[in-house]
Amino acid sequence: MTNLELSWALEEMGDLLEIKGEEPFKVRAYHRAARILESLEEEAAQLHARGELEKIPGVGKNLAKKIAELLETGRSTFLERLRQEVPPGLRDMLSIPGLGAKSIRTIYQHLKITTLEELEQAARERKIRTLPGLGSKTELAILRGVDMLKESRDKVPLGVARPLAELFCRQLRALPGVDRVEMAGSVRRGCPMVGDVDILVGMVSAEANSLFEVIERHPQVKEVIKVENNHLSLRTWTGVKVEIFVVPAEKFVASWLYLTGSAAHREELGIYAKEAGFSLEDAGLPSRLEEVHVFLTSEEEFYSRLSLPFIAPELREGRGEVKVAKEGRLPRLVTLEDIKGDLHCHTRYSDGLHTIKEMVEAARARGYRYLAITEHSRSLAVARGLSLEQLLAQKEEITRLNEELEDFTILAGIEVDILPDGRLDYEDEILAQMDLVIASIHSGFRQDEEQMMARLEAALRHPYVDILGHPTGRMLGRRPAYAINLEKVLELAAETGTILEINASPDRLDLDEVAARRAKEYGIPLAINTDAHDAGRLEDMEYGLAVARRAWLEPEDIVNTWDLDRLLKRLKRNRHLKL
Ligand code: DGT
Ligand code: CA
Ligand code: ZN
Repeated sequence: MTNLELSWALEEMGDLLEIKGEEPFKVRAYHRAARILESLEEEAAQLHARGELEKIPGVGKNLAKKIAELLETGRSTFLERLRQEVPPGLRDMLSIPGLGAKSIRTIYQHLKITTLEELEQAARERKIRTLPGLGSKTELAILRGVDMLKESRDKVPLGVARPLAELFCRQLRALPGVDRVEMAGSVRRGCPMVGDVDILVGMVSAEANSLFEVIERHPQVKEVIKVENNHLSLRTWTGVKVEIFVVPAEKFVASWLYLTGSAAHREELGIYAKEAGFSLEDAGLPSRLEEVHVFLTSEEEFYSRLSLPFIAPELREGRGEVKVAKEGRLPRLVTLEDIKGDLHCHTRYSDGLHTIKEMVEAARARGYRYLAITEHSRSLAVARGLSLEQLLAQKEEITRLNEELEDFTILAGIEVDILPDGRLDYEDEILAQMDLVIASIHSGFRQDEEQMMARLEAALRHPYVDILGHPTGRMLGRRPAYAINLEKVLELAAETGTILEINASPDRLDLDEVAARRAKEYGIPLAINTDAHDAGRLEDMEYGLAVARRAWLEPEDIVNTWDLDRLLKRLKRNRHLKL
């Protein structure tokens, strides 16, 4: 049994113990040992042969005994007993992304729920958000997760596929004989919805078979669809298809180029190569994965063989990128390093999980210089929208916190509802006092286009509306955009100087890449905002960046790459500063 498999077993023990209500320090010991085993240099089997299991950091007598049994028999009586003691429905819940053992314990304790059906019903009845430590985001994660477990759909959101791809990549890298592991296909290109997860493994030694045998036992794996030679195709419990391809290390780059695609990019390259008298195959891009004959050291090398600059994966969609590259006009795509702050997030004041301070700590840890706190407004009762008193109290707290902070600024913002009749949810005098106003639609989704556009126009023309939040209202795979005329929204944003949001929450990604690219043509500045409801979700910035990069956007196009001074001067409320 490999270290990786041992770590999965310990991880599961930790989760099951936590669900059973075991002491937190004991639970932590299992999780910690699992982490350590996953990246341990030496195989535990060898350590065991020398009687040195307890030399592994975090492994004491008790854990050593359990590991020894796993190594000797391939089984664990302890784990099997735990599996019998915890109702199977609770174990299934562990497969729901965003729902950990601790939350499952809380739900089980308070609501006595033991099946996925009961869990779904409780989430629909908004009972989850009333439990200690859980919020409306967990409720959403449950509704989404239960759906995923029920059906395996054609496409899954990048927000589900990428973390899964990262997990598999990290664990594959720890296996013996593995030289390099990278994701490829639509996940690498940052597509908002993907058909499957493609992972490429370069190996220096050993057979693909031994690697596949381990991965097939991964706890996330529900079924193996196909194994042949160097290709393993499987499906996870969350319904995601994963394709793992194994090649010799020296063929890695050419294979990676092939597997990243897209087919449309390849076609564009083919036309260009033909005109220039090159052959793609000779330059290093094979026509089939099995036909790699050119050994490349980097993708840059391939493009330079075609006399082209490097084309980033997000641009490889056959949207004219080859011609633009040839003319030397490729955009300098925005990156995470360019991002200086996040302009949309929630705290415990409304429906977020953390305090302002905790959100600020997380933003600083990411190297940001500013963070706007933008709670929901009073009409949005389901999301605990702020009363006037609460809003002003929060503003005071922010002023106080800012006095203590060096090199960082908290903006006192608001995500104000655009009411069904087009009015905003607070008076102008209040909005005028805020550092930043995002206006969003959260109700009356079914209005016809005429009503909806009147509503949006009123908001865009409002003197204090700086940013239009999640402009089309679409929820990926769940709800289409409101009935709007996007072109007209763009015209109005350009005319009124309103910033448009690229909402980075992976179930929104709104604006999408097509609209964002169009916005750039209009000269409309964009903000990539996570809309985080807890500190961890500030990480969703990467999904917003994928949209922006696929829209060919540069740092200049994104207001939250700007210095705070420049950003503030650009806001509507501060226009006079510029004059
Ligand atoms: P999807 O549908 O979201 O999984 O999209 P992709 O782009 O990941 O497509 P996939 O998974 O079918 O294949 C991964 C890459 O492998 C694809 O982007 C390009 C390459 N590829 C696969 N099949 C073919 C093919 O028949 N011809 C060519 N030229 N390339 C292919
Ligand atoms: Ca794919
Ligand atoms: Zn919102």
